[in-house]
Formats: sequence, C-alpha cells, structure tokens
Amino acid sequence: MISHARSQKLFAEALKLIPGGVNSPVRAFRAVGGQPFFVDRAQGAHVFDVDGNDYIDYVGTWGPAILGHAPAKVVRAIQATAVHGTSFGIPNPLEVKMAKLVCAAAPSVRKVRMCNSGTEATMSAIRLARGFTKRDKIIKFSGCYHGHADSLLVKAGSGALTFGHPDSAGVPAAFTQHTIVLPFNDVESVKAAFTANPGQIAGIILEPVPGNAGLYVPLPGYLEFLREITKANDSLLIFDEVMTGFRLAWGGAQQRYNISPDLSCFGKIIGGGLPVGAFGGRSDIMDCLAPLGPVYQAGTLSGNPLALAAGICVLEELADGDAYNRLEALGAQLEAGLREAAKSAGVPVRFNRVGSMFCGYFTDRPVHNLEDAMAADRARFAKYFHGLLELGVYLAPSQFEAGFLSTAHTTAEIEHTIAAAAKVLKTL
Ligand code: KE4
Repeated sequence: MISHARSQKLFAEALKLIPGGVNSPVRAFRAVGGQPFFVDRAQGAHVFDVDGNDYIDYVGTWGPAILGHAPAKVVRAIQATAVHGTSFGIPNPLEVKMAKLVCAAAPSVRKVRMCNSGTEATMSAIRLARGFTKRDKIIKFSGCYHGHADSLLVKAGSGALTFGHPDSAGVPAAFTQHTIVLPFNDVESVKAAFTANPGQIAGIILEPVPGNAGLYVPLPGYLEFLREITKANDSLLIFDEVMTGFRLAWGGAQQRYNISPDLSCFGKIIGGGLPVGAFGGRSDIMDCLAPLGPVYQAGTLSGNPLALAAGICVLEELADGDAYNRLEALGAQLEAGLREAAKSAGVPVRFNRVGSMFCGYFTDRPVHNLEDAMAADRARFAKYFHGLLELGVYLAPSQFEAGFLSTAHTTAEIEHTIAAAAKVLKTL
C-alpha cells in the first residue's frame, strides 16, 4: 500500500478553501472514489506525488503533454521568453509565428484568433457561426464536451423538434433553447433536425473523435455526411479539435479523416501546457470578428507570449511528423498488450484507440456513442483505476475520459503498464 499521507493532509486543507478541493471537477476522483493525490512534479512520462510516489502518466494534463512533461526545450523557451516580459496586451511576433504554424498544419484554417482556453475557443466559434449565418440554432452531440459555455451545458431534448435542456444549475432554459442535442454517429437524427428547422441551423459543432466520454470514433462516412449536409443547408461545420488538434496528426483529425471544416477550435497542445485556446477557419467567416466585423470577441491574455513560446516549441517539435509514427507504435503496443491481458483475465473490455488517444470500456458491446459508453461497468473501472494506481500507473480518474500517450513514453513503460493491468484485471 503506497502512502498518501501528505496528499490527504493537503486535500483536507484544500476542501476548506476550494470547492470540492479542486480547481476542475474531474480531478476530485468522484467518478472512481477515494481522494486525489497532489502532484509535486512531473517529468517525461511520469508524475510524482507529494508523498514521493512515482506514476506512469496516461492523462498528460488532459492532452497538452504530447512530448511528455517539462520537455527541456519547452522549459527553456518559457524561461527565455519570460525575461523579456510575461504579458504585453500588444501585438507581438510570436502571435504571427503561431498563426503561421496553425494555418500551415490545417489548410482549412486561413485565419486564426488566439484565446485562453478551449471553452473560449468553442464559445467564440459558435458566436461567430451565428453572426456569419444570422441563424440561432446549433447542433451538438451527446457525449461531446466543448467546455462550459452556457449554451453547451445542455442535455438532449426529446427529439429533433425539441431543444436542449440545461445540464447545469445556473443556466437559464433560454440559453439552451437554440441548442439541438443529437446522438453521435446517427445520420437520420441529423437529417430530421435539418428538416424540422429549415434555414435556422447556424452550424454543427462536434469533436471529430469524441474524447470526453472515453473514446469512440466516427463510423465510416459519418464525417463526410456532416460535411455534405451542412454545405447543402448553408450551415457551418465546426470541428472542436481542442483535444485532437496536433494530437491525431500534424493536421489533427481533419487531416486524418480528410475533412475540411468551416471553423476549427484548438487548445491544449498548442499552449505546451500553458493556458491557451484558438479558433480559426475560412477568411470570409473570420473577418466577421471585431475589429473588422460585427462579432465581438476579446481577451486580455490572448496571444500571451509565454503560452505561445511554449506552444510554438511543441509544434515545431511535432512538425516533421516523426512523433506521430512513434505515438502510433506505442499506442499499438499498449493496445495489443491490454487486449491480451483482458482476454487472459476473462474480463470483457472494449478497447478503442486512435493514434495516441485510447479508452478501455468495461463492456462486451461495441462503443460508438454515449449510450453505448454508459453501458460500461463503472464500478469495475473504479477498481481497475485504483489497482493500477497502487502499481504506479495513473489513468484518467473516470471511465468517461480518454487516455493519452506521449513521445516520452517508452516500450519499457508500456510493458510495465501491461504487466500491472494483467495483474489487476485478474482481481476484478
Ligand atoms: P478547456 O476550457 O478546459 O481548456 O477546454 C474545454 C474543452 C473543449 N473541447 C474539448 C474537446 C475538450 O476536451 C475540452 C476540455 N477537456 C477536458 C478533458 N476531458 C478538460 C479537463 C477538465 O475539465 O478538467
């Protein structure tokens, strides 16, 4: 049994001062039980808690750490930038450099605006889509998470005709009445929504590979269908690539699946672990943004030099594409090992993976949408999570989160993880 004495003491203090003791809900371990550990430092593929325990990390600060934690080059870039100023609120050369990199990676993005979180990016992209199309309604999919903007904290209505209901206290029904929530990977429901709301849908926003209900993938032809039906209805296709951008390929999911969305949202990796968001797309749409056009959007720290220095360093490291070959090889090794371990233990696990993003669902059914994911055995996942934690492997503390590999992971760490999983699965 590893000690968590110092973490427990810190958590007790945190609970008095911070709601739930955490600054973001998922960190509280409520989905798996127990208490969160407090991190002391992170390096490469490892995080070390305040009690000195060492964990192989498959959360990667929820996606940004694609090169592992504290890569020397990134730390140096932040240090070298900080001595010249930590924030300007004035145009700076790094903003042009970052914009060039994003546009080079994603040809659908001809202009891009930096902001400070994925939530800001998606919230702004939706406002922009509504301003450009002069329409109010937005389609999103259950199980896709786009941050905590009011109009996106919504659960499905009873069908295409009825609109979303708030999925959080404090969100007035009026704020979600224009949001239509549909099941992912379901073509007919999208057709019905457009038929029921002719000329009223500003756009569809989706995670092209949903990573916020575990991980599941678009069925063949689904993304192409969404591209066509939005075009046919003068609606916009918005790819929320906050998680998949620069993760699934240099050009993100849109490169991997060869789809050209009208707008894309980014975050996480492009800030190298510092607070960041971005949204971009067709020039005719982006030019509707203030100060050029009537759609307002702003941010004191947008284009912050430290976040851009860190992000540019990471993107330049990823640009030659070698990282993605390495991540694919590591992902394949992990997938093969975990599938074998579950089979040997006789435990039904459905393992979904795209490149360096993965999720093992404790179910014997395929998982193609939120409903399928909800059928997974969460209690079994919780035992698996804690069993692995005891053996020095840190997965996301929820069945409904994706796991992430980094280029700092090695085959030795993957082998340790597989051996630990084999041991724990036998106890479930
Ligand atoms: P942030 O506002 O947390 O930077 O980004 C929101 C967001 C938008 N779009 C996608 C596809 C996302 O995955 C996220 C945030 N992801 C979660 C992980 N499931 C962040 C972790 C957290 O909320 O603490």
